[in-house]
Amino acid sequence: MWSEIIRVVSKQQHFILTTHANLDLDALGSELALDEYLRSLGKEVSILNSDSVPRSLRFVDPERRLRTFSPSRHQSKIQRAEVIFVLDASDGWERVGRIGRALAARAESLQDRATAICIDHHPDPADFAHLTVVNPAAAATAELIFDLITHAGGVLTPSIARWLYLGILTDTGSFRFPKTNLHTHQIAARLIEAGVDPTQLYKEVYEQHPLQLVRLKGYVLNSLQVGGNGQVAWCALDQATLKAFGVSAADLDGFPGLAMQIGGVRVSLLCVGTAKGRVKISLRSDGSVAVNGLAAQLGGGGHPSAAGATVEGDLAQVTAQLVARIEALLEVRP
Ligand SMILES: [Mn+2]
Repeated sequence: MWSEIIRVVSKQQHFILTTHANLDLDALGSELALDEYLRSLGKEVSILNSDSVPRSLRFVDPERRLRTFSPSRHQSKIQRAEVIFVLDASDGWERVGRIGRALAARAESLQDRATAICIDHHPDPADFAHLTVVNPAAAATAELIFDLITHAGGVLTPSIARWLYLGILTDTGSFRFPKTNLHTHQIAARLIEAGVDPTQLYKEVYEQHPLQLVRLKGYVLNSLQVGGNGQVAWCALDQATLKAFGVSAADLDGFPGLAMQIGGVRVSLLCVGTAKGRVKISLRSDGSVAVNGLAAQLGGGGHPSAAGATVEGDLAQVTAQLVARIEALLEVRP
């Protein structure tokens, strides 16, 4: 499956890398690792994302390779692109946000179109790219980028190893989510061989939070509600609370899973009111029930044990309705 992609890469010169909205470290680590590998081959590469990098993730990009898409500034770049890599997102051009339409036009243009290549580990990929490698068994897209680079005979530089490790570390919840397997640890071992310091990277991701974020975590833990015979836990966070703590909705990585610490909880739900008056829904499951179906019904998606969506509506109402739907999914009476 990699040979066709490697052939396309060898023939072309201009590359654009992109990923989904709501950036995370698997998305960014995969982009940055692939970017460095392609540039080591002498390619011209731009990473263009719809969203800007949240403050908590900026440490990942010291050379400022990540760019936020601007239609006026980047149109000519998109026009020049011969290959578009879509990483960690496989449910279509809409999933990559604002830039999706411009990239779709480039990939679907009748004359001299760019080749769209999708690499992802989310289940149920849409048929939108010319080449697709989707492996839902992979714990992170970074695992697949590792496979691509090593199949191509590329060198795992210390920075490539670091980016891939960050993607795997975070998408596996520090090597504990259900997709963590032998291959995940074998890759991690190769990345440590290539120079990764696991203690250092753990600190960079999990122990550099501002005080206010940790205090907000305390608030969320205090506000947790539990229902469905102890099998569902949830919390609704409104904009006013986020503002009071000085934390942005983009910096709540790890919060949706907080309630999974409680024994007996099978599904946890975090609903966050966004600045635009919408509700950002995050679902986590212990693996005994798939929550991505519910997220898909709401226009979102994800993995069986970690999924999400953003919907219109009132925060309290959306939360209450979702709790009822989760209880129905678990077949427990409230
Ligand atoms: Mn991922």
